[in-house]
Amino acid sequence: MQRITVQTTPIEGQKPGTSGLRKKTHVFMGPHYLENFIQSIWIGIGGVEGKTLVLGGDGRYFNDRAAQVILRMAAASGAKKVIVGQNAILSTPAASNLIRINGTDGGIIMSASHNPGGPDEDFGVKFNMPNGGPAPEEVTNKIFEASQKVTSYDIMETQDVDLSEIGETELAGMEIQVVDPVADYAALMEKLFDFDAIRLLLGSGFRIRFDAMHAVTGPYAKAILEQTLGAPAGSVVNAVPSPDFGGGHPDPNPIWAKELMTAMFSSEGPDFGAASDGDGDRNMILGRNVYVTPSDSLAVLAANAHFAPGYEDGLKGVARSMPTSRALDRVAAAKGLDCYETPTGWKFFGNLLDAGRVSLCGEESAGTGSDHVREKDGLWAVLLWLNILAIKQQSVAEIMMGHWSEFGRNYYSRHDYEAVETDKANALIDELRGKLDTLPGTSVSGLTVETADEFAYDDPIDGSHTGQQGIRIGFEGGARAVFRLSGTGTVGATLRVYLEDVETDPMNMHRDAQSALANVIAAADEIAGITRHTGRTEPDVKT
Ligand code: VG1
Ligand code: CO
Repeated sequence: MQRITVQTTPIEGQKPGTSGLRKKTHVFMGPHYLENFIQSIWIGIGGVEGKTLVLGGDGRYFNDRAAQVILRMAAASGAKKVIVGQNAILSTPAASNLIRINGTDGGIIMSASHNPGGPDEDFGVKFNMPNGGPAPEEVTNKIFEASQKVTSYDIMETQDVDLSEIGETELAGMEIQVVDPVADYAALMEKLFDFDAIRLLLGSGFRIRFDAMHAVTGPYAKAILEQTLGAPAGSVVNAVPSPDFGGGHPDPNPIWAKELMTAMFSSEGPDFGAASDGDGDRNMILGRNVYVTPSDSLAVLAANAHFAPGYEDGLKGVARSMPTSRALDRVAAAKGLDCYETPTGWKFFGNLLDAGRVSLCGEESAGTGSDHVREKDGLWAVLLWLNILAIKQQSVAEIMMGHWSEFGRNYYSRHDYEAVETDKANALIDELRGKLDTLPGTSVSGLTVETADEFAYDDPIDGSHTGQQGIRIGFEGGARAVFRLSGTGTVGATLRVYLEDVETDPMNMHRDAQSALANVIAAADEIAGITRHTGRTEPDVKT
């Protein structure tokens, strides 16, 4: 076994986005690509010598080989120890938990999350901090800077480490601990939730369907929902993780989780349905004939979290990403809780969670989580829902109806225009930015613009400033349209248009969201000139 230093040159475009660096898998597999980025992480975090890290990924194509490269590089650079999920598998929330309970110096998660996997699809790598959360911009900027200067990396020349057996091994003096990916995470869930109540519910004929979408949550959901909580075998479907997610798109929304939607929207459908994404941090919640929007789910969880033992003393405060609907704000106002608005991406919640300002947070993109880890957590949200259903003894539909009549309903939809040419998408945003001052007071599609600005965030804990986080247009009466470009895509630009309107009249709370939002949709198109800029007349995905 030999330690070698490989000469390299900087590779363009290794700038982490909303959640780590995501590229086409073949790009990551190209000469020095992964190695340069890992070396840049070592530099960005001030070196890896003597440090302990967690390592795991969502099992997508190249996960296993990337793990071996990372281990060889960690050993060559003098890392003390790496805690690895068996077969290099860890869900994102489980990795966050392992970092926290072992007090490590951080961790590397190999995932492109909800993006499809396979040789022609996407791969990704991100670094999480000692608090278990995604690296903040200060650190990702350092990693990016390092990637623009890197000239060499160290790596051990050796055979693969066997990661299939749980236990201790070593590589060139670096300890490697292979752990069961599920056990510690399952123990944490058992501490937070009333497992007895959920077990009774699942034993009473209440039927659930959890769709793991051929991704990483399969083994977690099987162990917790079926083996521990007694859901009948087969309640967890598509439970075997596959490197290309069964050829699907592991994004839990009504479009990509169509099979689950069909099962839930049938008269014989289960009482509760849920799905999770590639790396297990997102969730979709359904009842029979009801789809709960992620923004509504966040608000319902905030209103009812105290039914779960882990949150019985109430919440410290709540937070949502800016484009997420303001349903959460209505609950916070009613309960007297502080409610923070942050930029898109989980890294912006970390400081608020660490400082004890908030204990629950979420995003419109199907991410919800709490201070139990520093990532969003799909299965956690499912268990919190089940805990609430078990205590309240109501159906999902009844819970939604009760929630809307108590707090009002925020109709919500996100329209995505995918793979738009980058310069056209930038032109659209630049044009919007240029006319923000002139918009207030104008009327568009029957709505009057009240406010128009570009969201920027000043972190109340560390004082950091993050600009250009989305264009917000507020209309008289409470409707809102938000425009931003995705930071997780790998082809061209994805324009996201977030649409929202609030309804407090109980007679109007049961409309289809697209028709309830028709005027906001028309106004958004008119203000931004979506068709004029992109040539598109319809979004690719509406969630
Ligand atoms: C998207 C979502 C964002 C989420 C991010 C990572 O980012 O909008 O809310 O935090 O994905 O989720 P963007 O920049 O494409 O809009 V995951 O589950 O893909 O790590
Ligand atoms: Co994810």
